[in-house]
Amino acid sequence: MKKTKNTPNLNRRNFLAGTASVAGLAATASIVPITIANANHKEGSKGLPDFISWKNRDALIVHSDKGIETHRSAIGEGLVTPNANVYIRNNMPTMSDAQIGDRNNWKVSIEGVNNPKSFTLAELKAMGTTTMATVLQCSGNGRGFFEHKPRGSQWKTGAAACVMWTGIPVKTLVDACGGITSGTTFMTSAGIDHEPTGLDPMKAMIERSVPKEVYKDAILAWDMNGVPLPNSHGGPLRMITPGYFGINNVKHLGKVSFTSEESQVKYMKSSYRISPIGKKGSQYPSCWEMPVKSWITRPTDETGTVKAGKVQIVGVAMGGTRKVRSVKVSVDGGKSWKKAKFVGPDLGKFAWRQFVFETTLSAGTYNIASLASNGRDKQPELRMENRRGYAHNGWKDHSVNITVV
Ligand SMILES: Nc1nc2c(c(=O)[nH]1)N[C@H]1C(S)=C(S)[C@@H](COP(=O)(O)O)O[C@H]1N2
Ligand SMILES: [Mo]
Repeated sequence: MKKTKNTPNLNRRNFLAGTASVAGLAATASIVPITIANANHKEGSKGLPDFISWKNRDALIVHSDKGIETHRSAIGEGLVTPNANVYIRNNMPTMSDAQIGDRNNWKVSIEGVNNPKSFTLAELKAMGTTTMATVLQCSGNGRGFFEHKPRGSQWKTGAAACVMWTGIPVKTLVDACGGITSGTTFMTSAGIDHEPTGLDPMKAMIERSVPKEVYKDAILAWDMNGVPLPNSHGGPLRMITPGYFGINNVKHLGKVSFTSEESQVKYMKSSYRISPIGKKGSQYPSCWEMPVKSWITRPTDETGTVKAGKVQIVGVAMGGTRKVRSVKVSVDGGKSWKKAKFVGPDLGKFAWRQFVFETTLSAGTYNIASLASNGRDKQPELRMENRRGYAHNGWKDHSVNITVV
């Protein structure tokens, strides 16, 4: 059949993109229908919430107006994930232009330093600049593989992106404020996106504490892949905590403080705790450091027919807080493994690396898996069962089944 602009191409990807009726297909295609929970987030013409109508619909799976995932095959063949394809995870609604006001006048205060001070974005830009690549990944990425059906977006691989951030190193700011107050243990970052909601800050403020040492790597970013940080990604300013899960990368940043205690807000104290199924509480570890992880991006059941012969198995691998050292690939469901080759630029230990494994496959079905190591840890076979489905890096669930013809 000749493909024209108006002829729907019913491969799996367009199916999920839902050009006709997403809800109508939900029953057959196992997708969660779009729910628009917030009145400010009207569904736009493309089936994306209005506040991200500029994004690439075909690259995204809409779980809700607060959770939008990147297709496995759309995280970017070019190492860095294009902004239009980057996932969105909101606990609070994205702030609007009207709520943000003049971006250069956005203020952030620095506390728990010897000379506490408030800076405008314009002042920060005059004080220091650097660019770095990090993997931004939601703690719940991979939740969709858990069998006990944890509450929350059923992410598979796509609540993750590799992004180039430009901003000021936190260390530069700390030095300008006379150094960190002694006796502090945590770097605590607070967003102000709860303010327009009028909700109780203890319940709604995104305030996250991480070990103080993270400040040496952290930056306050105003630019994402070469453009001013979009509102939906926390514009005009967000915290970047390299190697740490998404939630610690606080958007719409209003305050950074060095503290002796962890924040007492709900999003620190009770949410994002990795607890056994059926248990919860602040005694369990917080979603902080990301573990080593990798997954295959092509071929997958989304990328179409695989022809017998030479095949390129392509994916991404991240080391967490350490540099990723090696990746192995299996085409027989983990019975045997062979070393894959890293390709493309190395953007530092907090970025991910692309890998390729070239092989020859004859007609048949295959389970393809990847297994990364950072020299200290390697991916386990199985997920670590936990109540909310956090921190999944097991290789088995992340494998793909393909048919070669
Ligand atoms: N202020 C604020 N920061 C936030 C959030 C939020 O809702 N508000 N969501 C967090 C979560 S859970 C994740 S995974 C990342 C998502 O970042 P992104 O939407 O830019 O992909 O931002 C984190 N920072
Ligand atoms: Mo997240």
